Amino acid sequence: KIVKPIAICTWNFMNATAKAWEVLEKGGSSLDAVEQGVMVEEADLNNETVGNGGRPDRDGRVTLDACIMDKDANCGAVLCMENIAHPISVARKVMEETPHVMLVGKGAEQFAYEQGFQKTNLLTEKAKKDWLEWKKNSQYETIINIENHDTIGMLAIDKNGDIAGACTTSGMGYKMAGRVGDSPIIGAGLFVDNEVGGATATGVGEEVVRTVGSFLIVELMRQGKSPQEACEEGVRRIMEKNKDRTDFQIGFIAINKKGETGGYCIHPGFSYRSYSEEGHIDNPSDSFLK
Ligand code: SD4
Repeated sequence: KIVKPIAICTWNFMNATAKAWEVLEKGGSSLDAVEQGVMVEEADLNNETVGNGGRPDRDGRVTLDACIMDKDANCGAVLCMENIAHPISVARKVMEETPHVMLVGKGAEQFAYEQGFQKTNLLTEKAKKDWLEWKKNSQYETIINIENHDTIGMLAIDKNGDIAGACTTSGMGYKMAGRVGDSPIIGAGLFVDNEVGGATATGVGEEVVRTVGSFLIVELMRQGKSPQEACEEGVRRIMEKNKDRTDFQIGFIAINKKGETGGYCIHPGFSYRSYSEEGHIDNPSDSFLK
């Protein structure tokens, strides 16, 4: 059986998919590929919605959310964790080194130190300046497509045909203290079933949680829908619950066991990156609203 490895991620994160591809091409596991792939964005200080350099909450604290899931449905997550630059790696440690799935806040941070992670100040001067500027008006509003939505969700298939996924974010900029979105919630921001495929989300997390978006998409693929059709149905479900509201963005991406991919969003402007033998491709995603 010839298996074709592939990695895909939300938005146009070239460097992250290139890193994942490097792992897959060498015969590495999909789990290593997604972890190392999203770590590129966690480390990128210019990405203001993931990891180090992420926007703080409205009190000026950078709190990170991440989760990871492997081919055997093992999963791990950290929620609202401060001071650690690579939450995805802590999520993986939760999966591999503890009997639990989620660790939150101080508990997650403490566990990270025990595992050898270093304390890091995640609030950059630029993010601090922007936050102080924002505080003058303290307007919390969802901004469509622009930087407020750059969560990275990544899915990969390795040479063995096994699927894994990862999702990591600093959440909505200037969120309430303690707020957690969809990104670290297994089934909402990310879901993988190695028999069927995987899905992951970006955008206003509250809406993804309400419909258990990524789980829904994987289950729709199990019932025979293509990744594209399943993502479209995922967005439609959200729009059915929001008949009077269009001021927010959601983007879903999905992959099935054959390596077929799909993506769909509410507003134009979303795309996803894929990297396979066919090359490094930016796939503009069709949208529910035109
Ligand atoms: C959240 N889904 O915390 C994330 C936000 C996001 O790019 O996608 N930001 O709700």
